[in-house]
Amino acid sequence: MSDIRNKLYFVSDAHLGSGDDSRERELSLCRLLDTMKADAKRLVLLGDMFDFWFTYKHVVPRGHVRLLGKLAELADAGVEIHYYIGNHDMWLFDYLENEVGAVMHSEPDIVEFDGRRFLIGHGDGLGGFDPGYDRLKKVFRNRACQRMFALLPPKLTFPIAQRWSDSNKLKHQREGLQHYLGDDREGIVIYIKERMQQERFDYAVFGHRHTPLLMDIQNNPSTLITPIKYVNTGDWLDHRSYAVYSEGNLELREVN
Ligand SMILES: [Mn+2]
Repeated sequence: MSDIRNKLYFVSDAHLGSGDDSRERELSLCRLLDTMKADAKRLVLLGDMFDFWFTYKHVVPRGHVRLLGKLAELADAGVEIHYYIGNHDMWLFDYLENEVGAVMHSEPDIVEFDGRRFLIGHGDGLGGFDPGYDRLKKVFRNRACQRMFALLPPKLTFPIAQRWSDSNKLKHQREGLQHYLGDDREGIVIYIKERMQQERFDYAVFGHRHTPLLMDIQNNPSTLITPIKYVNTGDWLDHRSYAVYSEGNLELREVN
């Protein structure tokens, strides 16, 4: 068992708690995570695993116990867990850190694995397309606003949050964001190109788009810098897609 644990897995956007098939998605996700137990060195969750979450000081929101239990199982088996908070679960705070020792990330950052450098993030609000969203995010990430939310009864706040989350999804569908929009309209791609001018990295892995993508990115065709490989993990709603890296190979996979 010693040396086979060398893989790096990426999963995102399960949005557990939304839709009639949430339990079924959770079960199939747990089956996938189960297969990782033997060979995963690290599991990176790229955000929006939960459609809505709020970590209170003394109580835990209902649901998702299978996923939480599975993450605990992986952590106890020695798998490192990293979590990049998404726009739907940005209020996880220290819950997964305390329960499963997850390393929490709130912004895209570059991490090393197996001598390679990965730019990793959830992917919301990148590329400067949506100043309104940037303002909203500041409010949502404001400590005073969070403390206020924590004081209100969940019976009041959870239905509001759920409705807001549903309206986001409808917006997503209506705008036809399911497809690749083109290099100049993909916020994540624009962001990757910006980072490429400042730092060296080999791979970029994001979620949020709900569209599995695997492509080379060259920030400037005239330079000799080798292109980086960009993978978008897609989602665990319609695609059941995820990414895996081992020994110099980053792959996108889909579960049938
Ligand atoms: Mn998202």
